[in-house]
Amino acid sequence: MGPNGLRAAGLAEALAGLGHDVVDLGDLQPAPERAVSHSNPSLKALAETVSWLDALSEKAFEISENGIPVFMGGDHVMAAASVAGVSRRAQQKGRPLFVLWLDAHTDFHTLESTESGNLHGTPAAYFTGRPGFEGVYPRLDAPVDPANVCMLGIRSVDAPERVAVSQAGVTIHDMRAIDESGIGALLSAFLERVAASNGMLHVSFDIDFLDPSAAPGVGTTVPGGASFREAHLVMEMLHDSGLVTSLDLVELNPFLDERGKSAILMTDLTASLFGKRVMDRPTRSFG
Ligand code: 6HN
Ligand code: MN
Ligand code: MN
Ligand code: MN
Repeated sequence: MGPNGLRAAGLAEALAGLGHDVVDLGDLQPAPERAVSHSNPSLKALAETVSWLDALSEKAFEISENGIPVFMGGDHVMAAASVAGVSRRAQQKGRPLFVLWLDAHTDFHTLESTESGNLHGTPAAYFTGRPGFEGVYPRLDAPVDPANVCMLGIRSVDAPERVAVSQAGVTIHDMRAIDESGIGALLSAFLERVAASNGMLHVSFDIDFLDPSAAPGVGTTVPGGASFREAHLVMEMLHDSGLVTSLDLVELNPFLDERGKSAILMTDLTASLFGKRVMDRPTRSFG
């Protein structure tokens, strides 16, 4: 329902209105199910999820050859495959892939460490090459260097994730850091690094990055999130940077939304990332 919520909110029309050529490739179909199993009995819908990851990992590589793919979810486990695919593309181009992770959560569990068994808690651990996914999730051809991952908006981290994500060397800007330094300064520093390495930049936007008062349409709300204005600033700066090469829009659940508010905001934020602005202004360059 998430992608259809975004379609109904007019995402394609909004981007086309900004002068982009938009192609809706429709809904993906899962690959045939493989016989996968794991010793952790709490994992939910493992085989079904893996069949989607198998299909999307290939598709993401394929469609990242041209243009800026926008992956609409769906559950954030989707990012395991979208990032694996675009990372393979970056490797082929000989460019480093950077990931900006906009989320309340780090999603840094392994299949062992997850307590809920919800696989949306695992994608960032997988695509940075943490062990334990082999033979279950799709083969990872090009793990992302954890030093190239920046997480913004973090405010709910489980104990095993806290240790692993710090040890891996991921940059974490939690809500306190945002309050203290301002979201613009934190994002600028990361964009400078991406530009300086001629990197490709994947943005993974989990709608629970936003405060629940702005975006209630998600199953995993956590109070104290990014404001309407902070999120717009992030998207406007991402547009100005010209660095974004792919995007995930995930975790929107229209059943939980209030009169389409979250779907409309997610659409409007995406339009900002693709160039919607109030006034023309000099372009800011990074690097
Ligand atoms: N998300 N850490 C919790 C868990 O169940 O593993 C929450 C994960 C939320 C997932 O942000 O997509
Ligand atoms: Mn989910
Ligand atoms: Mn997430
Ligand atoms: Mn989340």
